[in-house]
Amino acid sequence: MVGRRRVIGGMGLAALASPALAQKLFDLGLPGGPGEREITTAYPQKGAMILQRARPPLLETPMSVFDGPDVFTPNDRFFVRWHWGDIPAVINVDTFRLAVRGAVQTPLSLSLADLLRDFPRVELAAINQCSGNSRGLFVPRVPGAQWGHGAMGNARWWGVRLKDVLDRAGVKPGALAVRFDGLDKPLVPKADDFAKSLALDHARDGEVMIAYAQNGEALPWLNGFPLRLVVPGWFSTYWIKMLNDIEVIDAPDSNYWMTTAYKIPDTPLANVVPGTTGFKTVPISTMPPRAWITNLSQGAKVRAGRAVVLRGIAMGGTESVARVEISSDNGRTWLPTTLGPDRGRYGFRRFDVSITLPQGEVPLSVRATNRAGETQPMTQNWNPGGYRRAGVETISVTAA
Ligand SMILES: Nc1nc2c(c(=O)[nH]1)N[C@H]1C(S)=C(S)[C@@H](COP(=O)(O)O)O[C@H]1N2
Ligand SMILES: [Mo]
Repeated sequence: MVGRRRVIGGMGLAALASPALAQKLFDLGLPGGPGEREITTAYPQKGAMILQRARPPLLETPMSVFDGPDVFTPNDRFFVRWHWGDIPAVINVDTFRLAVRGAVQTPLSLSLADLLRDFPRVELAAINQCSGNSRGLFVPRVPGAQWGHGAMGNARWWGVRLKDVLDRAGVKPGALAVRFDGLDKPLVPKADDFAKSLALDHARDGEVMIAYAQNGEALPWLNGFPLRLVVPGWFSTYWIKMLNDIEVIDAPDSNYWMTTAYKIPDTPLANVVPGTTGFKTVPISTMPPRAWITNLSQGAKVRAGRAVVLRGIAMGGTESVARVEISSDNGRTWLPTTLGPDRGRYGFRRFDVSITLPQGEVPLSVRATNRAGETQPMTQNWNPGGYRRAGVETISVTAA
């Protein structure tokens, strides 16, 4: 699965994003005007992606990709997000080591071969979704990457249990948390290196995984080759890419990315009234249920008075999707949909339904509910970070 020596990306990232390579513009449909972005095919191992930023790269998956028959997002269309620009373009798989250190009995320095040979391989389907997915749709608008809905993807991950690796090192009594760091670095020395932590019990839950493969192939370079953390049900800020350092810590993690960034209001749905200040915040964690229609987009034209098929994808967050419903009257009445096969509780589930629409402009809303009964509100939640959008998504179509 991992070749003897793998050299990725010969050119610098700046060269990759030259405007001359832009093919066309894509309108993300963000509120308040055109949200036009270039479509780029200039990044290694990536097909056509929406270019949010060239360096460090932010590449968004076009919604049409999620309309495919499969629930898994192809690696070459899987979104990309990095905080800092110093991303190694060459990784030697012979000399690469994953360190496990800190409050452990035996510090480890694991080669890729060690991981493949010495630990049981596990497989899990899970959605990797940026905390700020759909941020561009927040009203009022908030600063940060102006994502549409495509800062997410679902994959089958292969790897080893983080628990097995921690057990091999032997966590010392009194340890509190585990911090994860990757090979990428800030370009300026004073900036805070990107690192995230999980509570020890969470890290040892047997599901959190150190993944070396995505949809049956080595991880794409921009998605974290050769190793990344997979934290099922949690937002991807914790899914550290190019993971090379695991530190067991015995005091709370005081790093910037845990204490200042990625904090959300400690309120139901992380919701506050715009303009509110002084609210208590907590680190972002689990994902809520969400759903999208994928075969029609905002402004689509459909036939009135006869059956129209609607289909799309839904996610349950921490539990399986239990049902997906459609409304064409702003949430007054809901129509059940048929769910596709369940390919894993942390992954996407397809749905479809046939609906007959009256003539005119029709709002089409889609609502997911998970097995725990958690569902989507009609009104969107809002917070100044543009995090954890959870409400029902509505598109308006014209039936004639
Ligand atoms: N090493 C490293 N890992 C990282 C990040 C990063 O900047 N560096 N960003 C995180 C965030 S915020 C997101 S949204 C996901 C994006 O994962 P992807 O690029 O594979 O889609 O990576 C996470 N892991
Ligand atoms: Mo993110």
